[in-house]
Amino acid sequence: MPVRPVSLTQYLVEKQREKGLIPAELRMLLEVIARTCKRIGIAVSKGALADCLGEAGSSNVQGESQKKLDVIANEALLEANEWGGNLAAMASEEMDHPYPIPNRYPKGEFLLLYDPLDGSSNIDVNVSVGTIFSVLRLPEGVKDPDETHFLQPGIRQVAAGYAVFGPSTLLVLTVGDGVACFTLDREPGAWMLTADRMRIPQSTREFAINASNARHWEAPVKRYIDELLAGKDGPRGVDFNMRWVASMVADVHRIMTRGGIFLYPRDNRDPSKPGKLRLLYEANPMSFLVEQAGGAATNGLQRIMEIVPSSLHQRVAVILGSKEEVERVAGYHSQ
Ligand code: AHM
Ligand code: MG
Repeated sequence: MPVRPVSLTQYLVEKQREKGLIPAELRMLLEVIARTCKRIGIAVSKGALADCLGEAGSSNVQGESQKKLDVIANEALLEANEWGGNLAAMASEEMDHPYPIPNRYPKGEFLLLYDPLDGSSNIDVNVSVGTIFSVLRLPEGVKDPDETHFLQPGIRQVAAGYAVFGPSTLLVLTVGDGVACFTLDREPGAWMLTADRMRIPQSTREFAINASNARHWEAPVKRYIDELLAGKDGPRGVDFNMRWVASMVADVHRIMTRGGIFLYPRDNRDPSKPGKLRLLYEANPMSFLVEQAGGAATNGLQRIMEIVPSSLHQRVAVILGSKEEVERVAGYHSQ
């Protein structure tokens, strides 16, 4: 903890004073998101007591079955953000189409995209899950945003972050000037700054991948992982360790904290699905955070944040984390 405790509000106000990065509308938006993450965290921690576990009995646009908490978290973010006047529209991994701000409320200049509950396969087994979000600006002159206005490359994000509901509840945030981590102090219900200017070490001996897909991987990823698995006796000459939580928020948070490389590569099962993770709700916000912490993020062929999206729910291969390893994998792709 820093000597003088700093709350999320104070952090945002000071960032605006020092660098002019957080106008009042954006600050209010980020505070509403943070408040909603508290609410989602409470539902996650109540679990069975609040009837929050198990299937919702519905499926999302990508045909994945929704958990009760996917639906609860999605609704919580919609409800909290629709009336504040900061947003023009929202889009979520759990909704087929963007949600325009109802006409009875004033419209703002930002667009919010989110994965309301990432890692949902972990909900019922009491393993960390999270919420991921990304904020874009509504293109100038647009009054009634539609899907096309969300299709902006990640470099246009004005803010991004995630909450992790783990042993502690954390909020990790960037507004394009480094990455800060806030821990929820549960009794007063306050987000307190517990790590500023997070840095991902350039090199690492730790990797994260779902190895059960190995037989489907493309050659560059196969080569890279084979070399890591060969350890001391292989071309890398050192042993590597593997970790896979299957919650991107938790796997990325480990990397933000102590380095590592995370891969969810494209594979040769279904050419219409380049990877599992979604560009706009997962890959872009995480890439923004990782780059702001000194790491790198690529799909193997291109920097993720420079990809021009072609559809709202587009999937993408994701390779991110410690720079030296990410660059090595990108190098294997270009050979
Ligand atoms: P979700 O948003 O439906 O939870 O799916 C995304 C999750 C990521 O959090 C995680 O990295 C990945 O899916 C895990 O996939 P797998 O089940 O192949 O291990
Ligand atoms: Mg997800």
